[in-house]
Amino acid sequence: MAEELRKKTYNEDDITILHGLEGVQKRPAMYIGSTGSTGLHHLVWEIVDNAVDEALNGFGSSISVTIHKDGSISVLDDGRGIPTGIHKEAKIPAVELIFTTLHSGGKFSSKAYTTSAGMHGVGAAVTNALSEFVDVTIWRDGKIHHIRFEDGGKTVVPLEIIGNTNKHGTLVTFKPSAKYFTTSEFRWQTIFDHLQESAYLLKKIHFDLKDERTNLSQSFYYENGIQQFVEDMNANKNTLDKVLYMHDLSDDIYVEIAMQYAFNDYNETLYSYVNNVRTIDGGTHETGFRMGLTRAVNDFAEANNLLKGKTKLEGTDIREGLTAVISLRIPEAIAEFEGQTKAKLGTPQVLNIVSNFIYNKFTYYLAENKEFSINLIKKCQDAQNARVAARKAKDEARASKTKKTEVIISDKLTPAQSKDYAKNELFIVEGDSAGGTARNGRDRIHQAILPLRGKPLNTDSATVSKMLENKEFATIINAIGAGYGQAFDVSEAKYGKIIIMTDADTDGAHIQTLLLTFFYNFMRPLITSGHVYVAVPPLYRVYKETNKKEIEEYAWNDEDLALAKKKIGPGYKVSRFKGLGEMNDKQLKETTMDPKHRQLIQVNIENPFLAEKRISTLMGKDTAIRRKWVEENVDFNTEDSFFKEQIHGEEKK
Ligand code: 28G
Repeated sequence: MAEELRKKTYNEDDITILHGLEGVQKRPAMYIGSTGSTGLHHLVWEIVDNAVDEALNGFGSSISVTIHKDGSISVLDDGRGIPTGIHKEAKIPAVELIFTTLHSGGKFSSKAYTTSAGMHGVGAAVTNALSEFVDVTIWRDGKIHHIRFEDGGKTVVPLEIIGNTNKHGTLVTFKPSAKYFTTSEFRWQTIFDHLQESAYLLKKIHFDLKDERTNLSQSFYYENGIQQFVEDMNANKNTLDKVLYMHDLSDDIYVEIAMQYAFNDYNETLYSYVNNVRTIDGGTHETGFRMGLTRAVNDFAEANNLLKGKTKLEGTDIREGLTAVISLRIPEAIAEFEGQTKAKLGTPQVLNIVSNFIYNKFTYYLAENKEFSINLIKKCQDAQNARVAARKAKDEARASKTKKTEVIISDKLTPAQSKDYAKNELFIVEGDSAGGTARNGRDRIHQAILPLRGKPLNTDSATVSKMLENKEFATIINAIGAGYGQAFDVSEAKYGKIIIMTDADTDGAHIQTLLLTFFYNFMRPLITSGHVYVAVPPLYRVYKETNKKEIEEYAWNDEDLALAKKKIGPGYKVSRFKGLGEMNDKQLKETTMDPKHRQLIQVNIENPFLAEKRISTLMGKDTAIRRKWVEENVDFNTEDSFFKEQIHGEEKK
């Protein structure tokens, strides 16, 4: 066996093949983005996306993923099965070639559509290169075929036939090699999100996820694809009309758009995909969509005399409260991706195709649905009025900066002394008393304190004017100094960090939710650019008095607690902090405010469509749903909370 292997290694073809995989092993991050959790999951996407490709091309209708207890994972599809015949040039079975050479797909295929976009669509060989083993079973041509690779892509069991069958499909099981990754744990939620997203984009395909570690399982199947996607995102919103779904094929480019408007939503939520891969940085399809939509609405308003002498609507007026999903299928040959992360579509001709597509379809829809059109134009004009008013208020605030009467709302804000805004931190603190403690414990140079009395207003069901009348939010907007809504400009923010500091109880969690809802609705860039944090106060103080000197340690969880007890030694006492109010200024500073010791959670939106859905579930019109959800789910330290929280690298203890 070893003899055979060695011989194989030195055969000409194989040298180049092994060379390819060595490149991946030397610089894994270049191929999979990172060697952390994201990179680990990329190995899964490489395999899953091949199954998705097969379904996308019309073969197979069901894809299952199973996470095993031993750190391996399986993907099963019911497509044609990976070809097993000997490849003419390489003189090895096609399946072996696919798993042992980079970009082998491109070499011999002229597949119409492929999921591979950008740098991460690098193929199954990358997964093989970075795995302890890859085991492949193929049902095809009446036979069951099997091949196995180990130790970074070495063929240890050459392709063999192990039985007869009348089924077809492919099963790939692999285990990432611990050598290359800083983590080896597959995350249920991450794989859940990926499969759900694929299921929305690939209608009528069954996806199943099973986790043998926990016995959890989940199926995804969307008869109506992206139409259902938008429906689900907006499930708890007060919508203007049903979801509008349109699709068309033009010049080999298949365009699919689902969209819906909602009242009381001041954001545009646009998700775009090319060949099932999210284009988070947009590109020509998004630009075309925005251009065509703006033109359609303005032309309609003008033709029906609805502008009444007013200026044309701006794109942002037209997209307020809009949730849309754009999905394109583009032949691989003309799919161009730009930018550092290759997540922006560059294909020039797509701009006009999508622009004309949405212009024609939406113009027709507006003409056919007069009640909707009138409501929509009214809504757009409300947005226009609000935008003009906000701009005016901002200009006036700027002009009157020297006037003393300016600050009518900020009497509770204790400012920071420094004008180095990026280094300044605004603590929004639950309660006047904790606010007082924080004021005394703060770093005067860089930390500002804003205490909140009671619960902030729920901005998900409030109008803009209600929100502005609210003293707390008016103060926050004023303190941050960068406007709100469409006019919000994150580069003008007077704080590098906005830190929410509440008690670690249900009320505190609710206040966090209400504040995050406000930031999500009116200052979203503050969240997406990583400026919003939640402070984590410790749960315990472990202490002991020794010859008049007191020694103490703080603990955030049971693990910390055990360590602290050990450190303090025999005779320790433990006190449990129930709220911020139980700490004095020195303790609060040391544990929760001082950058050297504190723990902060950086708020970011991992899966925006879930955030959207959960925010509106949580904060929307239906109070019964909300109460139930809060009772069952509000725990800002679980993975399942709607804002994904990460302990910020620098701040991590
Ligand atoms: C279960 C985990 C991941 C796959 C297929 C099926 C074919 C294929 C895959 O072809 C390249 C290009 C055309 C021959 C294609 C089968 C054509 C005819 C396929 C998967 C080589 C690869 N019959 N199913 N690749 N072709 N499933 N699931 O990887 O010329 S990959």
